[in-house]
Amino acid sequence: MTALSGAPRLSRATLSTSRLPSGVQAPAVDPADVSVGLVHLGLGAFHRAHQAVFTEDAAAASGENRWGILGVTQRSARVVEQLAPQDGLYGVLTKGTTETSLRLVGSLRDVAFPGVDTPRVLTTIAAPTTHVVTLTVTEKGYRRAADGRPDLTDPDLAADLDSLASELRGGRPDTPARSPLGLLLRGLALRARQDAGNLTVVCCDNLADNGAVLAALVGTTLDAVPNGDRLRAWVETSVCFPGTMVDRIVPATTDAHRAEARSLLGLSDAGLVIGEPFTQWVIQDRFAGPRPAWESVGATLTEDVAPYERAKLRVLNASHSTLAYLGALRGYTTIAQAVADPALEATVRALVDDDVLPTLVAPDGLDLAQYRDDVLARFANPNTGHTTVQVAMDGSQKLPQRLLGTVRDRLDSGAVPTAAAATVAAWIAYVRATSQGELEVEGRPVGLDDPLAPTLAAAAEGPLGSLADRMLDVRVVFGDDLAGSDVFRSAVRGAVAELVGIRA
Ligand code: CS2
Repeated sequence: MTALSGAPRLSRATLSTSRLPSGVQAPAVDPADVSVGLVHLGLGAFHRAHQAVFTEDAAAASGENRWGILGVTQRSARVVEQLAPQDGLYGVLTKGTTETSLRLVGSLRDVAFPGVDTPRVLTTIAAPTTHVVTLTVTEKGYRRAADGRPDLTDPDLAADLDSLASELRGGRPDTPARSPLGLLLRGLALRARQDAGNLTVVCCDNLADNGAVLAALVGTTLDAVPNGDRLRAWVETSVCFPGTMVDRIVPATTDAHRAEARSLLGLSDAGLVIGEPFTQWVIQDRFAGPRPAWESVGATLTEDVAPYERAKLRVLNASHSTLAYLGALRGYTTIAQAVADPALEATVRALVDDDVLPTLVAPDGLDLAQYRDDVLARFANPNTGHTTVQVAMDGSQKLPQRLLGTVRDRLDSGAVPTAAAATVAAWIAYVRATSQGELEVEGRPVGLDDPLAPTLAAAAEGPLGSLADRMLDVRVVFGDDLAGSDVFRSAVRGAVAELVGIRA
């Protein structure tokens, strides 16, 4: 029996809010009464457990029914198959250290897969009733080259830019979009063409300075498109790109979670997501038009999001990666197991205390040492089941955002970033072990899951004595500056030697 069999599927027809089992929270909005005002690109678990919940609660708090979401999947139609038969309804199973709760979300009003639905997505981005586009497409979704500019050699982005060029000449916007950035640009082009008014685009990915990064990516990509200059000028006057810090630990949903939710709800839910109780959203208050009243339900709207974003990336995400690599190398399945190992906890504390905190300015009212402790307590929650291997994926995309800024700041201030180098070494050892088929976690082989896997595997192969040097020469990750820093190189060499048991 699978987790979905044996109970009717969640949908508007099967959901009778009057007879919901006690303890299950009904959608805060009536899905029948909500129209789409927001498009989300990257309809993964994170969006469903985070922005969609804030948006639903904000709409309910203000009594507005114009903030339904069109959720756009990125890579496959699978999420559409999960959610469309459920009329977009799904549950969020919140797993605390002692309590579990289930709430249903009704703000997702439509789902689309660009492979078949591109015209509908573009038309919705261009609708005058749409005011906000949000994105969670992960670090690798932006197709940025090593220097942060768009990777115009990426075949998906290149195909989208061809479609965009044709649309700017008046062509029909009906070719399937293949990249998130391409989809966004083509939606902006249609909106400009139809003179549908201002728009705010909110990047919710874990990129340092995410708003500014996306704005620059949009601008420089348009520079590479024939006749892109008029659209670029329109974007500059009509579109805002606020920065944000998003935070909630949202592990992958398992069959066991689906079975648990089914027993609480009495209906099966293929769109279920799970998360920890903690949730936070800090948003730069820079909108080009209307937005949900997110601040009324706990989001922080602020002029300066950078201190929050930097603290979160450098403390939480960098610690997470450290525990993921070292934990997996020690055979731990979950982050909770890894942080319960005193040696690993001490390593993470050293990273934060020695190298990260000296680079941070505390956001208003935040005690950074307390923040570090709170983050470690969240990691220790044994019930989320967040795996080391999930956090370990895509290291080549994640480390530059969450760790290498710390390294650069420490080097600039004349310090030797020994603890941060130890995290880099942990990643290197993980890349080596996974690419050589040498890592097993609970008896299961773990491979290298990273868009740069072939390059990394080639660099990891060879004598251990020069492993650190070969990996540091992967300049798309480290940049010319870090690859060329003798101080950093020697710190990483030492840390790798210690980890893999050779003499530096
Ligand atoms: C994690 C993040 O998978 C990862 O890389 O570090 O997804 C983390 O759980 C979130 O950023 C928490 O807000």
